[in-house]
Amino acid sequence: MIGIAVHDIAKIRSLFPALHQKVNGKPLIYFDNAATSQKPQEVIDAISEFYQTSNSNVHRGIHALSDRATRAYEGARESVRQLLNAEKTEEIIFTRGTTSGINLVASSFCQAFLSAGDEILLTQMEHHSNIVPWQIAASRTGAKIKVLPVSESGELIMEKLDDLLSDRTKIISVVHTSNSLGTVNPVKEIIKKAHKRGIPVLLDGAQAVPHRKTDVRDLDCDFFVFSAHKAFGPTGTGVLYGKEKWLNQMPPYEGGGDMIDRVTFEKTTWNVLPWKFEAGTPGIAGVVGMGAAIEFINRIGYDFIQSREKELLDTATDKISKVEGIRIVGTSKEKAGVLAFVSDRAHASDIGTLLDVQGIAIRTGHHCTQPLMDLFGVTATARASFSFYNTLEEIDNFIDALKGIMKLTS
Ligand code: C6P
Repeated sequence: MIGIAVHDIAKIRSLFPALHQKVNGKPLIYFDNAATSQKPQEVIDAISEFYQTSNSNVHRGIHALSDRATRAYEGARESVRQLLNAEKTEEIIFTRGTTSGINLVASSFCQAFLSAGDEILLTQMEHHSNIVPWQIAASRTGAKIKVLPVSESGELIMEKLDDLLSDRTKIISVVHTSNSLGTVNPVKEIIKKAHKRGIPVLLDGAQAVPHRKTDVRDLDCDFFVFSAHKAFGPTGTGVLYGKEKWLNQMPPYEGGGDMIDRVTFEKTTWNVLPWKFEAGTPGIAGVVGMGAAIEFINRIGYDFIQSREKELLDTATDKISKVEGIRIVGTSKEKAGVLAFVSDRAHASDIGTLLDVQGIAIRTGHHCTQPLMDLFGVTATARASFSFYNTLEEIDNFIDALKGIMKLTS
């Protein structure tokens, strides 16, 4: 394992092999971190080493390899518990990612607690992953969806929250940090208000965990979901944290191996938490990779990650606001490393294509937040999203390239 003695960006970048390549003949500038982060070598190595030395199924065999695989898999659960400051490993469910975590809760929680006429509160800035599973649950149960609106600056209109809560509100599901705007939401305030009425809150932490320390006990959220691939881990792995008191009352989401206690054709009983929600052979190597990504984050430290990303975002925001023809979308006071913008001179996808020609990777489109795009009256934005391994020099090159595109299209 590589030790990082100092927060030297060149050293940190040297740990990410994918950052050191040319795209279209130019050095890659990777500003699509909100879609997925690049992976440090040690995460890649952990996965490879698992397959080379410990590959076996978990919880099933009595042989040495199965024991090793099980210990690695369950060890990662303890790493996640510590990362989130959850009370118990029983509260940490491995999933395929944010989407599957929300689907699990929407399906299982709603089966246990929702009936016709009940209400689910979402916000106007949710990712489709935090809208569609609730729509499916609502259509199954006859529940209704209510929506907390967003202001022009891209902040939740908190004054409307009280009016939207009622005795029929059974759950609130809200994004911690918006993938399209970068807005960091006042989730603690929402949770406090919700809990006064006994309403549980799910936080979509997909864009939180890569950027800042998460403490589920301090937040007091009831559910918290994230994807490992946005936080330097492999794709296909993620986490659902749920308070034990809820998870114990919720029925299994999927049936199969590992999630059972005793099966007969007449009746089946369930395994205890967390395995009740982990049917079938899980993504073992991916979970091991996620554990390595958490170790990596711990070594770098969230203080450094957050301050570095703030510097990158502040610099990019300042510089882009001086580029003629560009308008920033999302100007909330509290933001994480997302800079979304549009131009009257060029469509977002043309800007993205012209930047790609220069080796600069951004994302364009609706970012799976079509209701939010409707609010801003656009079909797409261009989005640069930063990670702590990006550099101020990359921002200068990006701004220069953008200026060139604006000149070309004026
Ligand atoms: N956003 C982006 O913005 P999955 O695909 O399950 O790993 O994550 C879904 C998801 C849920 N919530 C938020 C806030 C997200 O940002 C995302 C993923 C990506 O580029 C892909 S749309």
